[in-house]
Amino acid sequence: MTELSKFHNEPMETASRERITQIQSERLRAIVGHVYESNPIYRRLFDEKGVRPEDIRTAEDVVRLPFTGKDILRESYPLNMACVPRDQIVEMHMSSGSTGTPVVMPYTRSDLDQWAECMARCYRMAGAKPGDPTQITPLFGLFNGGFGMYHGARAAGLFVIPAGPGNTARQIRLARDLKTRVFTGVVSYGIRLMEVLAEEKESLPDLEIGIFGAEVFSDSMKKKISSGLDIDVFDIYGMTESGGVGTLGMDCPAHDGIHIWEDQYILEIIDPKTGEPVDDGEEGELVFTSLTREALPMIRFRTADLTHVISRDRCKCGRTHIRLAPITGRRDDMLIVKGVNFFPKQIEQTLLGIPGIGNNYQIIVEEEDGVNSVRVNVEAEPGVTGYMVEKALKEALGFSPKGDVFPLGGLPRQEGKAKRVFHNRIK
Ligand code: DLL
Repeated sequence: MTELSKFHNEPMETASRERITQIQSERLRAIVGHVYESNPIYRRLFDEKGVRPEDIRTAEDVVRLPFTGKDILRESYPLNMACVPRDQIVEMHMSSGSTGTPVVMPYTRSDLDQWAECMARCYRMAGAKPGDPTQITPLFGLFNGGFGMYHGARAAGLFVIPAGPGNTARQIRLARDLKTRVFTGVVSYGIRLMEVLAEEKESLPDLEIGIFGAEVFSDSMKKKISSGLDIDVFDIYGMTESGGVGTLGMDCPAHDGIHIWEDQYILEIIDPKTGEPVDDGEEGELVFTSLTREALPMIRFRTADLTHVISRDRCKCGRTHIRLAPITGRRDDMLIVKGVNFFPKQIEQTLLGIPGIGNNYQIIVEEEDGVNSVRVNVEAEPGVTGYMVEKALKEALGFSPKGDVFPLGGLPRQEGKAKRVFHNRIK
């Protein structure tokens, strides 16, 4: 019997840097021509920047193109930025966002194949094999999570259990009865599964792989889920605008950064203030250009997600695609309290270092007369006091937020992505 490859698309996933650059250049030329010819909004953006498709010759020329962002997608709601005729659109997903008009992402048949290819690479990278029972728990609906994991699982030949979110008792029963080996979800659902199993003193012996994403995922939380469920945990990345979950990539079993599928996307990391590139290793905003999508390829899309380049060298797993640090948070998630800048992820990382602390927390930013103060509410086992929490945060972040300690399970839970940060304006 031949051994099953660890790759879904070995030639692409292990292509040399020169080959990747050559593919990117060819595809960039094609995609720039496509968006310019097919959509007046793109044409206007190019014209305003004084750039024409024929100016773009190599992947490096991407910097000559105009940036795009959520705003222009919202202004062109629902489909004014589409680059194909309506009758070629076969599916759509949408991100609601917290502010007003949603962003719609249309797909052609070939876009669905592209999504499935990227997601299938992620499943194989995690070690999923054809026929593996794969429980998909993100929502099947306008959110891209459920369908993306479904399209990819089909392409990877997995046994799909399309559970959708919620009803954790039923999820556990399904996983036990069907011998689920691969469990996928938003990060907070991985936490929920772990908590319910612990409460019921149960385990899922067949479960080996957890693929979680859509929310900031601290290293401490990854370790906790990995040891709590006794599985290998993967951090999967993607967004509505890139075409959904897994399109951008995931970390591999070496867990040394998120591999981004560079034959599909050109990446840049820029200084969010100046828009200029930052050096490898330096944190900045991730910008991507879709190279292979048809219905709505994004050109230099500013994601607002902050990260840095870990390496462009071949990884221990054999893949050559660039590796990025796990996402720190969104540009607009940075909190400034008493002159200290920090991200919710740092609070999570610190809290999880306190013995007896639970997995749920709330960060409440109170603004009074333009001055911010922050409260951190946590869940914890008996014995953990507010003073212990305050002291740990003071040592890690340099200021001491007040807050309350709730019993385990005492803070509200939401379905889907967890809301951790709340803003209260007092005056
Ligand atoms: O959250 C896609 C997804 C679904 C990824 C399921 C993983 C699992 P959106 O709703 O459009 O799409 O939200 C995209 O979520 O810009 C990041 O800010 C955040 N995000 C996504 N994955 C991660 C991750 C889906 N692995 C936005 N780590 C992105 C941190 C993530 N943040």
